[in-house]
Amino acid sequence: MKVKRFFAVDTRIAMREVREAFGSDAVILANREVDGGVELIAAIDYDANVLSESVNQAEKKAEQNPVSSFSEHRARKSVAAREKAPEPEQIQAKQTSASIKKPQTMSWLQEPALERMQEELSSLRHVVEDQLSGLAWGDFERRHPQRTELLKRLMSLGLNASICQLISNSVDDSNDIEHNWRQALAQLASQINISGEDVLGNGGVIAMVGPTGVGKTTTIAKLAARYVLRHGPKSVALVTTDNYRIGAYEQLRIYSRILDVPLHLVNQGDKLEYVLDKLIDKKLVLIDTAGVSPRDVELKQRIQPLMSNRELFDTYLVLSANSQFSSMSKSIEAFSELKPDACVVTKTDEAENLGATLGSLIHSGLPLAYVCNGQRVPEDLHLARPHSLVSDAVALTQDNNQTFDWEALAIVLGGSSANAYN
Ligand SMILES: Nc1nc2c(ncn2[C@@H]2O[C@H](COP(=O)(O)OP(=O)(O)O)[C@@H](O)[C@H]2O)c(=O)[nH]1
Ligand SMILES: [Mg+2]
Repeated sequence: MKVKRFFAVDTRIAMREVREAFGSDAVILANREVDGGVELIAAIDYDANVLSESVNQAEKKAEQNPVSSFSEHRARKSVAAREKAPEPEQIQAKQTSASIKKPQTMSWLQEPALERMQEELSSLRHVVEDQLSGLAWGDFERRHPQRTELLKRLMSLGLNASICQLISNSVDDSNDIEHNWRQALAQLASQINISGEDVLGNGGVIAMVGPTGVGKTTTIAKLAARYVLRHGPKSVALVTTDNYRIGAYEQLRIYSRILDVPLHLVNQGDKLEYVLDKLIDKKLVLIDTAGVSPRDVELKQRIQPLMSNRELFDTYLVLSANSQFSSMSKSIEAFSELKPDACVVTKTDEAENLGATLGSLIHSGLPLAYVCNGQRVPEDLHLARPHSLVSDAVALTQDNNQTFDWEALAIVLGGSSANAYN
């Protein structure tokens, strides 16, 4: 049997240290708050007969090397406070007329003994909670080592816990972890919808929408340039409804000049349908729009001109891969009014991981049309391929040596362990 003392700023961190040092079979023999944190005495491979002896020894050691306990510290503090405290007469003399009018009564909750008890109880609750989640985790890990390894690998992609659980439940729990991993990645790729439209081959009328700075204008330039390279400039036109930002028109104007394709500005009051009507002979019309924040209270009003001509074009929502899962979800939710036909994911080159992107695509079911992985026009634009996106996600994990969230994994395992016994 091994017994060791652990010290950390709080119980959660101390429990984690215990788990790291002794694994999930560790037993917490004692727990107390000390100056600056908590102290745990933990054991591994313990024998009930020698348990009490070891605890005594560990506690004797603690006395020889005293770290004053929380309650001792409080007691000392309250003695010091009492010594420092002025005499009752002095207090009375200092009382203001207001406080005399309304005498303060001490709530029973302020009673020092009760307060102490409350603190002890709450620290005990944390220990029990941590031990329970540790038990669930340890038990699951022991029963399903391959499933646990698979969950760890999925979590390291930056995916949220519910998707990890979904994928791992759909994969065999065989002894060959590499086989399970390949299956899981294939499952992950199969959950991503792909847009069947081939804009670069067949053309179309497409409006790029999304928040500011996600790469709408750059994606339009990339698509237009690719199309011009394949089919020449005659059948391409650019349209912009972005008259909010100074420079937005200029940015697209530069690309239109380089590519030798016309650019039409739709001013407020102009009708988008009239402009599109004039471009009926073009095979590819790309419409750039002003960025709108998903939090913009006027979002509906800002996208109204697009809404009222919605049947005249396809809408692609542009999402930046370096955003958090929550902000991607907000964008998808905010622009759902426009019923986007597909999405474009940009800035995969800037993302720390692709977990939020994969999660958002899977949760929303929004078909992916293109992926952009850099600023270069037109090189950094790629037709969406789920397997490539998943292998990019794996490569990023290896590059960044990602660590996964143990707490989130423990939560997943709470649910998984229940399923695992069925
Ligand atoms: N690293 C990287 N930068 C990009 C990508 N796409 C666009 N950008 C850059 O993001 C910035 C904003 O792009 P822009 O097209 O103006 O965004 P918009 O406001 O949505 O039109 C510019 O500096 C672009 O060069 C991409 O895939 N990767
Ligand atoms: Mg723009």
